[in-house]
Amino acid sequence: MKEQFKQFIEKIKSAKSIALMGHKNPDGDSFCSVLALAKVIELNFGIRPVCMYDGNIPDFLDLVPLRSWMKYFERVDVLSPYDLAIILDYGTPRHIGGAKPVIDNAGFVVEMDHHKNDEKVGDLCIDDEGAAATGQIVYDFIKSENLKFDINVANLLAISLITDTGHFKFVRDGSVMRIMAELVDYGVNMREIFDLLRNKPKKSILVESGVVAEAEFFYHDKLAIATVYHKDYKYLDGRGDTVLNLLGQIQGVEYIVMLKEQKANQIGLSIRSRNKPVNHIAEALGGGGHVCAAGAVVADSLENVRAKVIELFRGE
Ligand SMILES: [Mn+2]
Repeated sequence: MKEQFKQFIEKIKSAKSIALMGHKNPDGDSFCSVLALAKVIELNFGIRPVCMYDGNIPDFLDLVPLRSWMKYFERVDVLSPYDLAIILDYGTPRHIGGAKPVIDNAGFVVEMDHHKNDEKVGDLCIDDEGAAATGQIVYDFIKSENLKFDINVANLLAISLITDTGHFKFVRDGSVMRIMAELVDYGVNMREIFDLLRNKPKKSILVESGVVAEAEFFYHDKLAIATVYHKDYKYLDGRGDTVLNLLGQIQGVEYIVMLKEQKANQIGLSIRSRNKPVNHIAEALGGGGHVCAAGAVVADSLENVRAKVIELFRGE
């Protein structure tokens, strides 16, 4: 990794224009690791990268530091040839979105990611599947190369780590906690961070609580199915984590499926479990994902998809 970090710095130093982006429909890690790295580059190398995104930004990210640096890709000249394009946390090439021409036209591309991915887009790949968040790799970069950072960077990295670990639920070792401890000693205020993330429009909360109230239960309450109809879909913030989180707290509920009517005959599914595998269920529906958190998009009616899901969970 040290060797890649050194090469990365050489590329930054020789670049006169830099573009920075994460994946489409940014989550906390994608969004905040981009802004944190942008600030680190400005502080240490005197050049401010152009930060861009595609899709929708969840409301809970509206108040993060340096939010104004992030531009919708249509407001940026994506055909301009940047000396250096950096893509963070993108997962696979199909998640890149509308800023893809920036990658295609750049003089050099660096990727920094913690997802498993066999289709790399970087000329230089700074990938670490062991990192809990891309923000953790940005932190390692800062520490390894003794780079300057500030309180905005510290807060942004804290948000990356908090959100991508599901508020620390999914940490696999102590490294995230050790980094958090350093960030808190540096000045990150945990109460302020969690307060900043609680920022949703009233309508979202009312819709989400309605979806929870109307959830159906099957197989002695082991399976909960929540349905978001098309009229409510636009009010769902991010991936509907509030719905999944509330249903997941019910005693005896092992599996949660959220059916999202994105449009007529296009149903998005989020599938979660406490600890049993659900990725095979997502795969049976043409999707995929992690062991306990998976998803799919199915071209069929809501009724048919609902019936398929109930059938797939028979015997689980
Ligand atoms: Mn991530």
